[in-house]
Parts: sequence; C-alpha cells; structure tokens
Amino acid sequence: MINTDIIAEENDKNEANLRANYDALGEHLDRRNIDISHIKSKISSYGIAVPSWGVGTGGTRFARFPGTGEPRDIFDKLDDCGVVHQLTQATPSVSLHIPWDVAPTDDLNAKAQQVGLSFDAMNSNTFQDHSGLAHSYKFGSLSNTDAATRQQAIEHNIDCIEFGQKIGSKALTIWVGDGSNFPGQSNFSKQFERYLDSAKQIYAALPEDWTLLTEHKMYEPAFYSTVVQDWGTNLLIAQQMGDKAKCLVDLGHHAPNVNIEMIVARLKQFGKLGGFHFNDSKYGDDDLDTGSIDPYRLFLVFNELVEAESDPDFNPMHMLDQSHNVTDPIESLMASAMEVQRAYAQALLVDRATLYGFQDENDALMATTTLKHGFRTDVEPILAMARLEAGGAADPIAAYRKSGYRQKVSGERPVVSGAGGGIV
Ligand SMILES: [Mn+2]
Repeated sequence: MINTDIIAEENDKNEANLRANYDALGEHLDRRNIDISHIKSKISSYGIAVPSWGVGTGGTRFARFPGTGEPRDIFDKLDDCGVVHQLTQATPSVSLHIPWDVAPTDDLNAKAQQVGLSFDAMNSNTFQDHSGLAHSYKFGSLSNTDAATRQQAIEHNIDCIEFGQKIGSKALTIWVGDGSNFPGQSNFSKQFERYLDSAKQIYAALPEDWTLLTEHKMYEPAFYSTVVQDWGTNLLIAQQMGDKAKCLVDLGHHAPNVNIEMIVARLKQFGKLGGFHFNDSKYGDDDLDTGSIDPYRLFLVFNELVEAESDPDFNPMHMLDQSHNVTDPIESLMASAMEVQRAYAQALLVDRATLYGFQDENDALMATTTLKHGFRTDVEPILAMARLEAGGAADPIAAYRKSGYRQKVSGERPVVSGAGGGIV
C-alpha cells in the first residue's frame, strides 16, 4: 500500500486550490438549483469493481509486452487493487476470474480485509483450456456438441458459485467464447439450444440471493458467429432463465455506432439490466480505457442510469473491464474509475424536469442542449473533494507516481510473460 504520509503531502499541495475550485463550482451549481454536497455524497457512495486481471498488462492477438512489477498471483493483484482503491476511494471491490485466481478462500478473505477490499462478481472461464481438463473447449463449452464437454463447463460454473459463496460474492458472470468461424460450421438453433440447456443447469445451482449475469459479445474469439452475439440473444437467455438472471452490458462488445444507451434503457425498462463492464472502443472490442475515446457516450449511458435511479430496486453492478497495453495498469484503472465517476456526476447535473418539458413539447434543440449542459460542466472539483474527504488522493496519478510503488514492487516481482491476458 502507499505510505499515508505521501498522500497527505501531495494533498497539502493541492488542497487550497481544490477548496477554491470546489467553492466556485458550488456557487455556480447553486445558481442552477443544484446542491453540490448532494452530488458529492452520491459520488462518495458510488463504487466500481476492479477486475483482478486488469492489474496485469493485457495484450493483443499479436503480442504481449509485460510491464515491470506485474503481479505474480492473486495476492499481488489484490495489493495492486488495494492501491487503486486507496488513492481513488472509488473501487472498493475486486472481481475474480476462475481458475486464474484460485487460492485458499481463507487466505483470500484475510488478504482482502488487509487491503480494504471485498469481492464482486465471480467470472468463470471456459474460453481456454486449463491444465488437467479432460475435455477441450476448442469447439465451445456450454454449447459444445459433446455432452461431456458441456458437463465439464457446467460443473466449472457451479464450482465458481461455490467458491464465490466462501468469499462473499453474490453474482456469477458467464461469458463464453463459443461460436463458429465458417458459415455452416454450426447449426445456429441447435447450438443455442445446447447453450440454454447448459445455462439452465447453472441457474438451478444459483443461491437465492445471487444474480446470474450473461455477457454478450459480437465476435472474437469466434469470427463468423458468436452464440451470445448481441443484447437480443442475451435478453432471451435472461428471460428463459428466470428472475435472478440479468444481462451484462460490456461497452466494447457492440458493433461500431450501436446506440448502447438505448440498449441500457430497454433492458432497464424490462428489469433485465444486471450490470456493466466499462471500457471504450474505436473500431471494435478494443478494450481501451473507459472514457478515453467517447466520453459523451459514457455520459449518455449514465444519463439512462440516473434516469433509472428513481426505481429503488434498480441496483446494477459496475466493473471496469479493459486491457492495458501501453500504460501502467494501476494508473489506467485509477483514471478509468474517475472517468466513470465523472460521467455519473455529469449525468446527475441534468435538469430532468426541464428536459421532460422540452421532450413533451418536441423541442429537440433545447432538449439536447439541456442534456449537454450536464456534460459540459467540469465536475472535477466534486470528484477530487470526495476523494480527499474519504482519505484518498486529490490527484491519484501524481500521488501514485510520487510514491514509487511500481519501482518498489518491480524489485520484488520478477518479469513474467505468461500471466492471464485482458482480452475478455
Ligand atoms: Mn467484459
């Protein structure tokens, strides 16, 4: 973890300017009839889960360039995730990937407590072959034509649930790489029927207070067809399973230009929006840092989420899911968590009563201007003040660089090249 004296020293440098900026923004928002402390308290209580695999360097289909001081195991990963939360106060939980993160659950619980974290959704992995498996997933897992292979994948998912119960998790996320690379290779209907049969067996093993999240992806690793290729198929799955099954929306898993915020609204309207994987993309599933390409789209997604907050039963899960190839993963995760909070704060500033009025009057220009007024407001002082008051760093990236954490762990962790990638 980072020495708290370093955080305090860095905060001392920033605090006077931050308070002046915060007070000025407070006056500005007051003139818009917005209470800045209300927005700040919403931000303070908003947590985003970090994926365990996110603290390692990802890679592409072509190569992976390991960074220095990469985590060697789940305990190193939890140290790094603890640093992300310590400085941002925005990422209180970690999402594990099984079997990458298998370890004695007592040790995991003790480590999580030590670094101030809890465990979010469990992620099963049937998109690659692990050592010791009797059957290969080369031609699919839950939808494989071979019954024994399907059974192996089902049992793995049930194992993930049982593992998760021992560490306080309440959700299982299933993403499969199943699909085909050639027209005619797979019978679409039979393949999907096999998937549904398998998923139903996993759902039957789900505890009452758990959520089953299924995640769609339009392509990769299968390049012609994917079994769960879009939100329509994903919704069919959730509807077939039952009330505990919901859809997970990964921002990168859509065709370019798809109206993701509208998918969010549709799933919410019918009680099937279960959670998010935040990232950004330019051309495909690029797994770029959240908010790095299209922050306005992220804002529009949050506009729908704020709209949905009036429903007390609406409580989707939030996780970052991105691949870091050219940055220090800890810095990218901190910056991305802050981008998520930024989009949320901006969406909270939208004057909804005024917006509804313009919508009813069909005043398109004023409606979109009202929306954009929230997006155009620089909410950084709110985010920084929330971090400062919670014991985090006003400027997490600067405090992290000042701390020398990466150099320190580089001395303790030898360079490895085989760690799990981030292409999920
Ligand atoms: Mn994802």
